[in-house]
Amino acid sequence: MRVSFSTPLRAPAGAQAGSANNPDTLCINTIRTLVMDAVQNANSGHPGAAMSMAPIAYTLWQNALSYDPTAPLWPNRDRFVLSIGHASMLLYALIHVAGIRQVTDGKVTDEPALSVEDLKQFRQFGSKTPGHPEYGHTTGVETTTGPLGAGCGNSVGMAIAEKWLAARYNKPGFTLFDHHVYTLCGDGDMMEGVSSEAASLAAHLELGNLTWIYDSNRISIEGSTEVAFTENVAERFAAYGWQVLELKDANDTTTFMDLLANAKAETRKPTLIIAHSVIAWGAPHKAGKASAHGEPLGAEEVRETKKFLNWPEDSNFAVPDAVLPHMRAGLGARGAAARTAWEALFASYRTAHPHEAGELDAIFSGSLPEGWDADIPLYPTDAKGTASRASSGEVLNAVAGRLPWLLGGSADLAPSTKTLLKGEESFQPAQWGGSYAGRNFHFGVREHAMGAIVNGMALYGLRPYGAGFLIFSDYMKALSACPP
Ligand SMILES: Cc1ncc(C[n+]2csc(CCOP(=O)(O)OP(=O)(O)O)c2C)c(N)n1
Ligand SMILES: [Mg+2]
Repeated sequence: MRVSFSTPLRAPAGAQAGSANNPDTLCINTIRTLVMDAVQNANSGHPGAAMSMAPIAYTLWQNALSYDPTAPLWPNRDRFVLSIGHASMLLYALIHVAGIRQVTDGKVTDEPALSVEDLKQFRQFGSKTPGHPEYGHTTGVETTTGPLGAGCGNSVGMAIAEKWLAARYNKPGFTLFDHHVYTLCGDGDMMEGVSSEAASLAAHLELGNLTWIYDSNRISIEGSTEVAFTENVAERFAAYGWQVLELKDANDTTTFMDLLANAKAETRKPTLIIAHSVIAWGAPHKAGKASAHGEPLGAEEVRETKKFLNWPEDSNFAVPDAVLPHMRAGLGARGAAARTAWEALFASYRTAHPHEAGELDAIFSGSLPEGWDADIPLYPTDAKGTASRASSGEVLNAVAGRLPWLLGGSADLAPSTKTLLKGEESFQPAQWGGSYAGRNFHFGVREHAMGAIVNGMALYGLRPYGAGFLIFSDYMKALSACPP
C-alpha cells in the first residue's frame, strides 16, 4: 500500500524540535509507527519504551553515532547496546531506516539487514526479528539482550575492550581505536544488581568512552516503579564516580545532543544520561500506563496515536520515501567518511606496523595465531596428581605467551584460582598504578558483572576469561555463557 504524506507531518507543539516538515520528525514518527504496527501485527511485544525512546535513539544514531550502515563490522564503529531488549522493535526499526546491510558469513551483502517484510515477521518463529535481539542472528545487533542488566554489563566489557585495543595497538600518528560505547537502558536495568556491579567497576576504571542513557519512565510491569524502586539513581551513580546528566523531556532532542557532547567531552568518567520520558508517549489512552509496557496498543489506539502524530491513520508499516535517504545523508555519510578514513589509516599502519596489523587481523576474524598451543606442558600420569587450578594456571600462562589477546582475571580470587598472567601489568588507569594495556584484570568481588563484562570483551574478538570458585559458576551462570 502506498500512503500519501501530502499532509505536513507535524508533531504536536513541543514534541520535537524543528519545523512542520522537519525530516527528523518524519524519521522519528516512522520509527514510532513501525513499532506500533509491528507489535500490533504480531499481537504481542513491547511498544511503550520503544515508542518513547524513538527520538533519543534516532537522534543518537543520526547525529552522533560513528557507524557506517554499509560496513556493520568496521572495527572502530561506535557500539550501540539495547539493554532494554524487550524494546527490540526500536532496534529493528532503526536497522531498517538506517539502511544497515545484511552480513552473511562475515561478508557484507547488498541486501538490507531488515526489510519491511522482516518487520512484518516480528516475533514469528525463525524470523530475523525475534522478540529480543540476538547477536549473530540479526545484523546490527551488537549483543544479545533480554535479561535485564546484562546489556549494561556487556557494554562495560566493550568499553574495556576499546581501551585495551587503543592502548596496545594505537601508535603515534595511528589512532586506530577511539570509539564510544552507548547503552540504552531502563528502570529494570537500573534495578538489577549486575548493572550496579558493572557501573561501580566502570567508574573505577575511568571508562570515559562509555555512556548509558537511562529511560526513566518510572513504569515497569507491575505499574509504577514506586512499588519497589524509590532510590535516587542520580546520586547513586554520582557516588560511583559517574558524570550524571539529566534530560527533562525525552522529546527534547536539541538538549539531548548537548548532553551527548558533554558525555564525549568527559574522558575520565563514564556518563549516565537520565532521560525522563512518558512510556508510549503519543498514545492518547495508554501513554504513561504500565499496560503500554508489554501489550499491543490495540487497533483503535494505534489509529488515534497516528492521528495525534499527524500520520496517515490507515497506514501500516509506512516508511515515507524521504526517510532512508535522510539517514543515508546523516548517519550514513558521516559513518562512511570515518570508515574509509580508518581503512586508509589501517593500510598505512599495515606497512609501518606489520606485526601488530597481523594480530589485529586475527582478532577481527576471530582466529588464533599459528602455534598458539605449542607451549602447553604435558602432564604425565601421576598418582598424586596436580591440583587442577595449578595446572590451569600453568596452561593459561603457557598460552598467554603466544596469544597476546588472552586476558582476564578473577573476582578477587586470583591467588586461589591461579589466573594471574606472570609478568603482565594490571588493567588499570594510571592513577591506580596500572595501564590499559594490562592483561591482568581485577573484577573485585563482582561475579555477575565479570560474566557480563567478559562477554562484552569477547564480542570484540578478544579471548577473555573470568575466574572464581567452581560453585560461583552457578551464581553467575546466566551471564557466563560465551557469545557465539
Ligand atoms: C533478568 C530479567 N528479569 C525479568 C525480566 C522480565 N521483564 C522484562 S521487561 C521487565 C520490566 C522492565 O521495566 P523497564 O526496564 O522499566 O521497562 P519499561 O516498562 O519502561 O519498558 C521485566 C521485569 C527480564 N527481562 N530480565
Ligand atoms: Mg520503565
